[in-house]
Amino acid sequence: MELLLQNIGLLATPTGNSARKGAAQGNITLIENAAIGIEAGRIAYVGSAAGKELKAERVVDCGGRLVTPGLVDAHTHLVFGGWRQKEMARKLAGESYLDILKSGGGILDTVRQTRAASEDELFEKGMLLLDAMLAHGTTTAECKSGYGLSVEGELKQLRAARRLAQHSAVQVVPTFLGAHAIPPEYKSDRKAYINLVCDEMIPAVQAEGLAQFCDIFCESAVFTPEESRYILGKALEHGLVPKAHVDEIDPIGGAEMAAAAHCISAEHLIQASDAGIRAMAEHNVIACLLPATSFCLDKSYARARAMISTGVAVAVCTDFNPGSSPNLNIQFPMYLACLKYKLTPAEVLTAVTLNGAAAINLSAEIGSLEVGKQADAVIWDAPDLDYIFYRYGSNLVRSVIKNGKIIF
Ligand code: IZC
Ligand code: ZN
Repeated sequence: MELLLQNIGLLATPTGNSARKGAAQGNITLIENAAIGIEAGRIAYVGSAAGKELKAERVVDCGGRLVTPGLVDAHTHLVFGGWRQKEMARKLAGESYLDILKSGGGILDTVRQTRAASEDELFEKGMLLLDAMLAHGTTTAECKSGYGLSVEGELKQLRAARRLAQHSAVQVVPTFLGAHAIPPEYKSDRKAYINLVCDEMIPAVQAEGLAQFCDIFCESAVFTPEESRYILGKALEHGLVPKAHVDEIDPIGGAEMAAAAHCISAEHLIQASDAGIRAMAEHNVIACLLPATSFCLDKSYARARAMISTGVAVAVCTDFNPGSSPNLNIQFPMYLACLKYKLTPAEVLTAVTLNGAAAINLSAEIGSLEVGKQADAVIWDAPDLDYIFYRYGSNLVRSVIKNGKIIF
């Protein structure tokens, strides 16, 4: 074997090649005194080390620590120009997220700053952000466009994302989000912008192979459920798998729309209705929940327990973006998922590994520590799983392995 991780005090992992829902979400494998053998970037052995004679060219002594799969952040907006720290004062003075957007700020402020940045600048900034994510345990990150809102602007962001996928140690999975807001030049003709997304952007993204997924911001004052359904239908016709930001701020039937539109995942869901949650369970839509956004907007939290008991697979992600979630450390939403959603540490571990992987169609490759899967793992400065949901506020990652290589 090329690499052996030995003296693992506790190995914790979900198992399987697809999202875990219901009781199975909390049903993980725990192995004390474990070892992981790695060959050609893949896991060749995983199990107890007791009584085993395991040999390898390189051996890493994990010092009795916790080892988990590499963390999968299945919802980020990580390619953008500038920041939005100036919104803080407006928020404190009582303006809401949608008030700021309606006044031409928020997403539209980041659109101005992203349009002004070159592809090289976006790439270089993205590399630094991905390095910071990696240091916090993220080995795979989804990455949305949505700050260009023009054909060239969206393609520039997605080309930067493609370069990030080629150069970063973090595996980057791009998503097209041209329907993130109506840009100012289309303010009085939203239909024309929707046509631009459907007739020009989606075919151009498909022609260059720049994204596997198409997302949309279905929200009051942004895109209606009907518009969302229409755009996602066009995306599906062009081979892009639908995803949707829904029911974040107002309950407008977004979860129901996501189920009807064949979304692989629906995001946010803070205000999702009972019927919407049931529809998601019936249509196997994964819930990508974003508790750090609830925290940042000082809003209520999605009903994650109801989703699990209804049979919806739950993933937890950062939503890293310059407005409503400027934190890229996935350990923070992991902690909030325990504290605010009342998920168990085992359920959250599945949420940030296998279920996150399933939300970006990668659960057969990553998301668990099992023979044959890509060797992505985190060695934690922690003796057990409970500890990482208790010592919040510090980075508890000791080392990160991606594709069988020690990269942090
Ligand atoms: O830049 O505000 N919710 N889109 C939908 C975002 C948050 C990102 C942003
Ligand atoms: Zn988002």
